[in-house]
Amino acid sequence: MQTGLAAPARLPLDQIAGVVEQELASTPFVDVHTHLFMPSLGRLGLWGIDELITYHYLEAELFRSSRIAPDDYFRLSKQQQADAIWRALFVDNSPVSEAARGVVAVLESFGLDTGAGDLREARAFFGEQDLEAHLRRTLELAGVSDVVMTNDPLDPDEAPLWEKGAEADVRFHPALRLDRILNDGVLAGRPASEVRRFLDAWCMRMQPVYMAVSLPDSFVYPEDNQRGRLLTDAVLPACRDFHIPLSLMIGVRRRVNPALRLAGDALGRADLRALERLCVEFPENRFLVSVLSRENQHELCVYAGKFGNLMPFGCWWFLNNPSMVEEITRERIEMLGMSFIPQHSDARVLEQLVYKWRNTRRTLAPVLTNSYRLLAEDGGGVTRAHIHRDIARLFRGNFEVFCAREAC
Ligand code: FIX
Ligand code: ZN
Repeated sequence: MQTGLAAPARLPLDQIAGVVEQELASTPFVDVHTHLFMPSLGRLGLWGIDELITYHYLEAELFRSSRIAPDDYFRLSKQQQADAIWRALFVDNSPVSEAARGVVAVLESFGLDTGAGDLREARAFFGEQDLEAHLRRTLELAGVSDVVMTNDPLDPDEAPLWEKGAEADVRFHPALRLDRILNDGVLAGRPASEVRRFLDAWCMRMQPVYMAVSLPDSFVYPEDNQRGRLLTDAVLPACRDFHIPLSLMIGVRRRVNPALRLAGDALGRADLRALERLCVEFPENRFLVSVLSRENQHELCVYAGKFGNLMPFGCWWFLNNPSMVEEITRERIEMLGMSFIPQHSDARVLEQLVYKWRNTRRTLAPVLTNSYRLLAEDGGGVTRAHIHRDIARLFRGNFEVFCAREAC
């Protein structure tokens, strides 16, 4: 039917890059996995310079760039730890790693001296911030409107806050974390029916957008153990009944060097046939999946092309570096079009949002531009509206649709 309206103008090749950058900059993102906490969860929420600098990624670097032993480091106060890391990684060496450069980017974003010899100015700045105003400013700088938390119903510091009725915040979305139940055996020996009642109670209390668990590279399914039984008889039925996905983060090897604490985890290549079996045997469940091994990424793309109830997300942890993000995102677009979730921040400290999402926009702009350039060269029409639509789908819509609560 002729509408009489002119078709939207196709972008000339040399304008595509600029439009991609503009649309990335102007689209507020949903951060689908973080370790941040809504303000009503109080001190669980980490922010400010000392937390930024004692990030476990930087602690791991410290032990390579100084003579301090982990045990001696962990005996220091938080400020002493931050001073040691600042000296070793930012004064005595060039902060060129992703995590170190990220701290520099955060300081720059807040107008602080990135070449300071110590942390006095930064501590004074963060010390005088009003948290709510600082939170609003940080989310704006990061271009993030929504953040999904990691909420552990068996964490002795967190659970009582929810039981007392922690005030919700529309910008922060709960995710019910299952590691203590499925991996650490905290409810070991309890029948699946009792674990199911526990999950039901916490889903009612917390209203999570998904349940989540990290799994080792050795994970198989089915497996004749507590984890296998609880997945089958408690977790997956509960996710179905509450119409929420299960997030599986596969490939982590915990505490390969226990002395480094949070920094002591590593990775391994997983057998993703476990994922295949879950998608086949539980077609009514939805699986939000990230894998930690570079070698598992291509398989994950292939599986995503076989199962509509599988949503790949993020370039997790050791993969959240430009060289890996570029490779992973290119192969996802080549195999899946725009039907995946490119990134999450995994932020543990509020201000990390600023650099992690700046890096994502910077790394993915040329990747997306390349995809549109190839399309245009092959005769496809690329308009600003197309780019706006696709970026909104990648960084908001795919997650919102996949996690929509209505019955499957
Ligand atoms: O299991 C997880 O949620 C991991 O992301 C964390 O355990 C890890 O320490 C992290 O923060 C990686 O970025
Ligand atoms: Zn995480």
